[in-house]
Amino acid sequence: MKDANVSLNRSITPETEDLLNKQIMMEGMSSAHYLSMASWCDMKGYTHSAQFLYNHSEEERMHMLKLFHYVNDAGGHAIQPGISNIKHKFNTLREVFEDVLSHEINVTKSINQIVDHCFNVKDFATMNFMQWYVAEQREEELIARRALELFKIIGEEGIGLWTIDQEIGKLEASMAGSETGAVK
Ligand code: OFO
Repeated sequence: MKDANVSLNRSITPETEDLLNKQIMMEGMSSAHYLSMASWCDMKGYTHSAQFLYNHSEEERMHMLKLFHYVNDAGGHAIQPGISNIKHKFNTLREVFEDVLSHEINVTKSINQIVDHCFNVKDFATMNFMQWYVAEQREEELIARRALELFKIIGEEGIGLWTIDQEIGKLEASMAGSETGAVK
């Protein structure tokens, strides 16, 4: 039997609702962060990285909306987060992708915390819903690591940064549908 806080009107507890709203905030922050990074790359002439990040910003908004619908469908109230403290300036292209990776690692921790909570309160429906995010985070971290590897493999001297920008543009497509995540 589910928690006493789960009633005829709702299928998630207020505590689960709160955790999901925090995740909504994180996904909204992700979308805003990536948009800001995209703009910086665009302004610096890293057009492929910019496109990659513009696309990613849209994806993060979709992640946020998916949670919005889940929370409201479960009888909770999804809260539009206030977004502030967005970083607008970066020293290098490498710094942008280091920020992407560390941000995604934090998002993964947050997702894991929700799954752990759901397991403990036996909310298997939300746990099942969150599996999509578990898989997505694996992919997101992998792409960020592959992007950072390009800086080591290609090097930033000469036309290195130009080449890295081109390769970042191909990254998402080259990993799409890859079960192993190996870059083709
Ligand atoms: Fe929503 O996956 Fe990145 O943050």
